[in-house]
Amino acid sequence: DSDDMTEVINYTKSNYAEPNPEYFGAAKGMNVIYIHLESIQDFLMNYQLNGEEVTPFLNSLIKDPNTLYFDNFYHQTAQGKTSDAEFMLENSLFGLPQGSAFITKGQNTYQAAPAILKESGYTSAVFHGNNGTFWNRNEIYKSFGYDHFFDANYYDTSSKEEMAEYGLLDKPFFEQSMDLLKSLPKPFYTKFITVGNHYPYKIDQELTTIGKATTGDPSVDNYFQTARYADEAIEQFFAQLKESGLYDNSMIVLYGDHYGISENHNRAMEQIIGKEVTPYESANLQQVPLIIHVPGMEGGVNHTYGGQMDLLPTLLHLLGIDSQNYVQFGTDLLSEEHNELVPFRNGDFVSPTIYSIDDNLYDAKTGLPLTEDDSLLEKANEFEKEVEYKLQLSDKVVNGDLLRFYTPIGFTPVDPSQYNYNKDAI
Ligand code: GP9
Ligand code: MN
Repeated sequence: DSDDMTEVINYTKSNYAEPNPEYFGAAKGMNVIYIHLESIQDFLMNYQLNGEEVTPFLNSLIKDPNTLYFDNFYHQTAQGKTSDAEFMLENSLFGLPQGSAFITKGQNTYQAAPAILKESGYTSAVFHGNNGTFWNRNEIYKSFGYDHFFDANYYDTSSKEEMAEYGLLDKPFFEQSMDLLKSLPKPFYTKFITVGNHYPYKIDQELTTIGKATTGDPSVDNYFQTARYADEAIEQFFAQLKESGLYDNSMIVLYGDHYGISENHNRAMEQIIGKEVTPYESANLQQVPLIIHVPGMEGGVNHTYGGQMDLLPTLLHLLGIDSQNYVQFGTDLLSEEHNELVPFRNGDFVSPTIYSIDDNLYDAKTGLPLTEDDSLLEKANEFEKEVEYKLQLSDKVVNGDLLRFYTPIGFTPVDPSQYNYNKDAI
């Protein structure tokens, strides 16, 4: 009820991290292009398989002078997988402990990125070559205030060899998206959801430009071929954005959505990373790339610890929009006050000092278990309580649909009934 909302507002206001003057508004007025990197894990960055770079384009992008690359960024998804990643980046609210909030909470009241940016004149659109009902997207996007959702109906999906299990393969997908993208009023806020690099990573060998790994575990061995394909598709997309002139006035944010190789494949992964996949190493394998390109912005590798919950406040501050009046559980990664404690949905967490995995504590630097007289133990207890409280409050908002009781200053509530994504509606 609304008393809970008071508690939530008090917490998120106390948790708010103010903008970093160096970056605040660095992308003001620019278009936003999110690229959802299906199942791309951070270990792939600069990784070589038999002496060959798996993702040469992303490797070059993270060295670009106007690109920030966060190399301690984590996915925070649970059973909702891709939809949990989307839910978090659009709202800075956690997904649910079980199931998918996209499916069970599609009709909640949200104050999501598309609706917030609408106040600043942004038109919003999602591009995804799969059936629009998958993950209940075509309903919840209306609650987020997305103006357009270009699902499979907007694409030519007639040639079998261009189709992956979850929709149009990435290269034809980006190719066919360009006209739709160019047709949008500016500034636009857009999200492109790829599917080429999806479990079990099967791909027509005609399309491959790198060999398989040789661990003997097929989904691990195939992974590098589909990751390379996805990398080439992104490279193609960047070239098309440059050709169209959109590149020069757009902030491009690339993020991994969740792990690609699950813990069931630890034995094979030991051959890939050259070390035992202990719980500590497994936590590190939950890192996904976060890459933010902004024309004219000072780039570099940023070691700040963060997660998908931090994307929305970070994005708003880069656009010069203050996030303090919104109910957001993450904080701006670039802020001096950013909270580097990264909660996972199951209560585990990582941070620059301590990892807590499966109720075991580890020194973040060495990976060694904390001893019972370790000076970090007290800090660990504080972190455990903070994580538990944050997850619990976020669940209260989502399960209680509490944003009905709070309208941020200057925010116009979304009316989902005014959106229609059908092709003939345009
Ligand atoms: C489905 C695609 C893959 O449309 O986004 O979803 P996932 O299986 O990764 O949750
Ligand atoms: Mn996914």
